[in-house]
Parts: sequence; structure tokens; C-alpha cells
Amino acid sequence: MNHLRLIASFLLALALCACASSPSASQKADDGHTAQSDPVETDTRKPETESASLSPLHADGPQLMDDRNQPVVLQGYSTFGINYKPEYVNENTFRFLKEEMGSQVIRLAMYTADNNGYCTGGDQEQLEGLIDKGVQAAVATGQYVIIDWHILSDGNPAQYQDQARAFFQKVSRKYAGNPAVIYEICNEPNGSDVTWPVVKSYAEAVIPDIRANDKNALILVGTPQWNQAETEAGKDLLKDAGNMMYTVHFYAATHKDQQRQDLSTAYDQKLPMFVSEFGITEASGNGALDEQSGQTWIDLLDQDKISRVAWATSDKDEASSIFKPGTDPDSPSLSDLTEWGQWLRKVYTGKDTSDAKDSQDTSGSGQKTADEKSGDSGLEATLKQSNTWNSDGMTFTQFDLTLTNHSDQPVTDWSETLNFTKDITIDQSWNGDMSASGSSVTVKPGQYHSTIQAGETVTDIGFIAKSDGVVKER
Ligand code: IDC
Repeated sequence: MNHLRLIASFLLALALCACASSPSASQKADDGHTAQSDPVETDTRKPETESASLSPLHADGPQLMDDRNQPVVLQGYSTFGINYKPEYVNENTFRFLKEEMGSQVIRLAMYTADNNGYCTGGDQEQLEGLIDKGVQAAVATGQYVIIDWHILSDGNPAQYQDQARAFFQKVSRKYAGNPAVIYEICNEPNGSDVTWPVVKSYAEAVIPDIRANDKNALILVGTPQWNQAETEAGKDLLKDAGNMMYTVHFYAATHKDQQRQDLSTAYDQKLPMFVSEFGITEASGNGALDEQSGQTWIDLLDQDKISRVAWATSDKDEASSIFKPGTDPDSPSLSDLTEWGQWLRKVYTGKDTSDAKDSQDTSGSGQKTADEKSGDSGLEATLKQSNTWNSDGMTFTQFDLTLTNHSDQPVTDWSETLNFTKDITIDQSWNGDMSASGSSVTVKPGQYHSTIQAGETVTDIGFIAKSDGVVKER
């Protein structure tokens, strides 16, 4: 266990404790609370863009952290090859992924060799345009974005090393200093002669090109055997590469105990890992879903606080597509989700897609989403998970509640019930009166906010839930 992490969690808990102790402290504490909250969305260095609200990320030992040294676990979706399915590189699709599917990071997979890839006849200008469109769309929807040099049939990254260097020089110059942008310099090295030293020397050539433009960006590096030789990297880390992590990929119907064991071994080696692609089909991307093995993987990633990105945002007729064939990229909806898409939504948000009825008309474009509960009073409640940490074998999760009165009358003596995926107790709370019962929490006005005026939005109510594992809103 990383001591800094423990200390940081302890300090956070202390600060929040101080917040909740008296009403006046509580008001003051909102500042402290805001300052320490959402690792994903509170940095306001450059308020003019959404990306400025994303905290710069860095690896600290095996753990991804925000700029306040709070652990961050990202979850998100990979595009399909952008040369195969350019239409899903689209702001409406990305917004749907964020608002309905629990996404915080989009991976832009640009094949280098397969099917008119970047290095095998693809239109490079067009592909770079798509990368830019994808970066802008991710930033506009408040998500991190991974630029993925998607080697696959070209198993040795050295094969197109010169092109890779020119590409990463260009994009890192373009996005220098943008905290949203993450560089993945080779998708899945593979082939019997593609050993870790081979991949490592490729990384040693490409990383300095990125560092010349951006000293701090997070860089992801693959490992041999389709990203399953992480323990090799764990024995022989890159030196002087700065802020970087190593990628691990799995397809849960094919990769099971052995690969999970390898991940645990690498975790014990303190290897910083990022799962930039996973599925629960077979490694072919097709076949039956293995939900059980998938859940075992997710539990392991939760335990080790490892970020994860699912394959793929596509309507191709195969089991690893999240959308059914023919899904409109401009207005995807919950009814377009395949079995895999539904599984991911459940795992990422805790929500069953049986609530699809409620938001059938949600096109993901700023309309009311299923997350928002609006009662007869006209009061709309939105809950956001802003932080989570473990201490003494328990999981602590900070939730922030936003209440908006959409009616033209003041609302008094309101009450909101929130449901969670696990039983919880309230460890700390501020600016509201919370009572937990099993997996539900009822929030009523405390000393403040007993009346919410017409049109008013209240954002300073929150609590810390204590549970025996990861908890999400249901
Ligand atoms: C697969 C696609 C499939 C396509 C194939 C070759 O799902 O439709 O025909 O690529 O281009 C990976 C790769 C990823 C694969 C995926 C599933 O990173 O490109 O996509 N997979 O096979 N690694 C393990 C599995």
C-alpha cells in the first residue's frame, strides 16, 4: 500500500470531517470540499474549455492520480477502428457515452496497418482530421481522450517506427499541455520475435518525441503478446520516460485465471497499469459473452484501482460491438444497445437498461437523462460520484448532490430518495439531513436549503458513503 495515498485519503477524510462538524464550518467547508472533490472535473485552470476542467493525470507507483494526488480510476469506451467506422467519431455519440454509459474517457483507435490503415494506404490527412474531431468531441463532452496508434497485424511496432515518430511529434505539438489528451504509442505488440526489449526500444525512440512537446502528458505503452506480458515490463521498466503506464488487455471469455494472476503479479511489482482495451467475448471480438469471467476481471480492476476502456463503439454485427447494426451515430439511444452494451452500462453506472423506457427519447444531446430524477415538485436531483478511497478494509465514496427547482414556485420541505448498488452507511455529510436504510439514502433539508427558490440550483449538499466494496447509484 502506498503511504502517500493513505496519508492523502486520511487528510481528505479529516478535511471533510471538519466540514461537517458545525454549520458555519460547513458553509466554509464547501470551498474546501469543492477544492478537493471530483478528480475528474474540478480543475479550473483554464475555464474557457471543458478540458480545462479535467485534472492533469499522473502515475504514482501503480496508481493513476489527479493533480491533488487523489486516486483516479477512469472507465470508458474505445472507438472501433476510426478508418472502419468514422461515423461514430462524433460528439453526439460521445455525449451519449458520457451521459448514459458512464464514460469518462474515449479511446480513438487508429489502425496503422489493417484495412487501409495510416501506414498502409489510408488517407493520412483524413485520419488526422478524425483524430482531431475525436479530441474536440471528447473535450467538448468533458472526457479524457486516448490517441491510440493501433498496431495489430503489424505486430512489431518498429515496423512503422518512423511514421509513428512523425505522427506523435505532430499530435503532441498540437495538443501540448491539454490535460485531456493521453498518448498510447502502440496498441498490441505481438509475434514470437517481438519481445519486451523490442517494444522497449521502440518506446525509447517515440517517448522523447512526445516529451519534447509535452513533459507531463500521460503516455501508455503496450507489452508483448497482445499486452499480456506485463510482468516482463515489470522486471525491466522504462527509465526516464516520465509520466507513463503500461497497458494490459483482456477478453474475458479467452483470458481468465492465468492472465488475472499475471496482472496481480505485475501489481505486486508496482507496475503502473492501464487497461486500454477489454471485452468479455473471445479474443476474436466475437463468440458468447462470458459475463462471469468479465465480472471477476472488473472486481480485480476495482480492487487494484485500474482504469479500463471497453471495445468497441461500433454497430458491426459482432459480439464486441456496443450498438446494434444500423444505430444512428447522431442519436444513439438505450434501445440501440447490444447485450454487451447493456452489460457495460450496468457495470459502469449500476443501472439496468430496463430503465430504457424512461429515456427512450434521450438522444444524448443535453436532454433530460435517466440519471436525473424529477418529482412532482419540479425538483430535479442529480448525484455525482466525485471521489472514492479505501481505508481499514472499507470503501468510502463521496457523492455530491445537485438540486434544481425547475418549477415557477419555491419548493419547501423536500425529500429525495437515492438508491445504491450496495448497503451503505453515512460516514460524513454536509448541508443536508441524510438517513441511510439498506441501500437507500433519504436526503432532507438540514439547516440550509429548506426552501429552494424557483429556478434555483443548489450544489453544496453531499455525503460520504461507507460500504464493503465499490458502490454506485442505481
Ligand atoms: C477486431 C475487430 C474486428 C476486426 C479485427 C481486425 O473487432 O471486427 O475484424 O479487429 O481488424 C484486439 C484488437 C482489436 C480487435 C479486437 C477483437 O486490439 O483491434 O478488433 N481485439 O478481435 N485485441 C484483442 C482483441
